[in-house]
Amino acid sequence: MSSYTARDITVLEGLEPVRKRPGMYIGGVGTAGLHHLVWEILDNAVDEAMNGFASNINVTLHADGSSITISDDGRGIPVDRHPTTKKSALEVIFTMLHAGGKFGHGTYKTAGGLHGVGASVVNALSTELRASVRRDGVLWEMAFRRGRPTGALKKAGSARGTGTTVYFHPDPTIFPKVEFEAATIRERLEVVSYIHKGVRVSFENEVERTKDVFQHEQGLSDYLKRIVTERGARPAHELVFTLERESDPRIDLVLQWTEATDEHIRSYANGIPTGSGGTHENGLRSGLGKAIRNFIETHNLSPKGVTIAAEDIREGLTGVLSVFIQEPQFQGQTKDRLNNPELTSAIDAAVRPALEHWLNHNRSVAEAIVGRIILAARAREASRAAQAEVVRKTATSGRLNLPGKLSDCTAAGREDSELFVVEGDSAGGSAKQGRDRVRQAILPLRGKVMNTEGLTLAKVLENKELSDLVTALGCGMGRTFELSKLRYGKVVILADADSDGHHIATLLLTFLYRHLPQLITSGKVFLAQPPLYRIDIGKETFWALDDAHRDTLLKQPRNGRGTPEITRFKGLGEMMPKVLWETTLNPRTRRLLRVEIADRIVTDRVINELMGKDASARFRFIMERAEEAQELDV
Ligand code: 0R9
Repeated sequence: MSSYTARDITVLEGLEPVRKRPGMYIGGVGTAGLHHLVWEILDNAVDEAMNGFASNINVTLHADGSSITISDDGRGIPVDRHPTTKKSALEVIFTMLHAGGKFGHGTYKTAGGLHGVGASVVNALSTELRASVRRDGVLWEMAFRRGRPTGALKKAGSARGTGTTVYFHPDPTIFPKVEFEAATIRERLEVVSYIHKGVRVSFENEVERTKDVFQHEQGLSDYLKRIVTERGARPAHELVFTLERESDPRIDLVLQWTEATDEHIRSYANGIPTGSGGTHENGLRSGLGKAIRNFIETHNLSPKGVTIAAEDIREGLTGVLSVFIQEPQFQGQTKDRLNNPELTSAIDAAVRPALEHWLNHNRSVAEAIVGRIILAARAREASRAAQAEVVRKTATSGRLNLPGKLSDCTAAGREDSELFVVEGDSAGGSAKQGRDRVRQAILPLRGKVMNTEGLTLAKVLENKELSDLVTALGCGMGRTFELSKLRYGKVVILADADSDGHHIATLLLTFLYRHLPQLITSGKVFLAQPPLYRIDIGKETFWALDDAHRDTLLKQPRNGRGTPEITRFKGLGEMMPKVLWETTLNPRTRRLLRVEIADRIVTDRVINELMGKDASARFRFIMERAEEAQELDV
């Protein structure tokens, strides 16, 4: 019996491009791409809530860690047959590209994502997808495999209430690693509950057997409270500025100045995080700047002898901006920058009068804010001279005054050159002797690098080790940063394979993430993987990265080759230059780990908790994960 029907052909034709080029639809097949599948189905549930038909969304990460169920209590996807395709709406949205929002069920607000093609893209990239719908007292079910129906839409029983449930398991032949990150999903769900106030979002994690329920009646104001507390920033005033504009574009905004030294704005377009900002953030900054300047001028509050710069106005500013627009245009390598030009003036025009009105009606708050701004301007002018001096030394133009301890390579400036940042002089010595002098430069750092979390740029640059590193990189930092001036194609952190080494790598990554984030987001930063053990079995030598790797190697059959001899390296400095070359430096034999950021907000929080000043946050973080740390290397 042939199982190849006409229906299968159209389906195959419909979704084949997605399986051939998944990257075109979900950005890639790495961790971010995998999670994109969740966001697509989640968006459909959120759309139904946004349109006022659903109030509960439940997400379950199943015990296998690689499959997900999402459900909503909305109207249920329509199951009646579509007049032209003769298929149910449900089948159409799961099997055809460009179906969904344009399906003809009236005007339907979409939260974003792939304009209704999301369901079919997820289906195409899943080994199994099951959709069930509760509608008109009936439970309907339909199942698919790699985008193709495995049977017809059928009645599976009776049902109370209405809603849609989608279960899917991503295809391991498409995604090299099908393993969801609970923290990333959890964070996204909580953000959904802030952006869509009142919606109840639950997350059941069957891997760790935990359940969270998120519901925030105050929406973004609750979110802001959480951000300010988490960052350990003291508010400069109590009352929060809020703006809620219903009409197109829908704008939700909350702002509060704090005593922190940096600006922290989180922005979203149609519920999608825009970590790299864009036109909506530009509109906010310009409207905000004008409102504050106007208020200062109108009330004659200008300080004598200091000029207020835009950055002074925004120092310590913490806020969340969420916009909803018809056709969001996302830009950049990670598609996290919004590029709708019309938004800048629309947001500027909405923010400016609203903020000015608020300042005028809350005079004591306004004065606290202006006082904070004037203080920032004075502090900036006082430290400008000192900072200029350090920045000048880290010269970003002309002849570089390279640090004395840098052993540069002759190919510096070329894409195939590499800078190894090495812990300690002795390790630096081995690396210097073992390296490829043409393409590999070595910068040894003495002892522990300073913890830069929460420090200002000027403070960071006072540190010799870090300012040497910035000089060697050549790309400047802060406002003088220019990626095109980076002197190496790769920046590789080379630290011992033990806990001290991990600590140093963490400190360096904290510095890079906070002060040179573009190096990480452009994929230039790597971690070298030096071995911790050498295992000699007969005439053969093996290298093990850690204890687990050592045990795997020792379990292999020996075929009478004698007893293994195991050497544990005390540090890189102990390793012969030739061995270091063979195991860690030689591009043909080594393994480098590229440093990637799956979720900026989760990363931000983890760094803040682990590296920040608040010891109790660090304690909580460690205690919550105590079970994961089975063996401590002390
Ligand atoms: C668990 C994830 N939820 C969904 O995927 C989901 C899609 C969806 C939906 C509608 C209602 N709930 C949903 N949940 C819907 C219903 C109706 C009209 N438009 C949308 C209606 O009852 O008239 N749909 C999203 C797209 C489609 N339905 C459609 F194209 F099939 F109509």
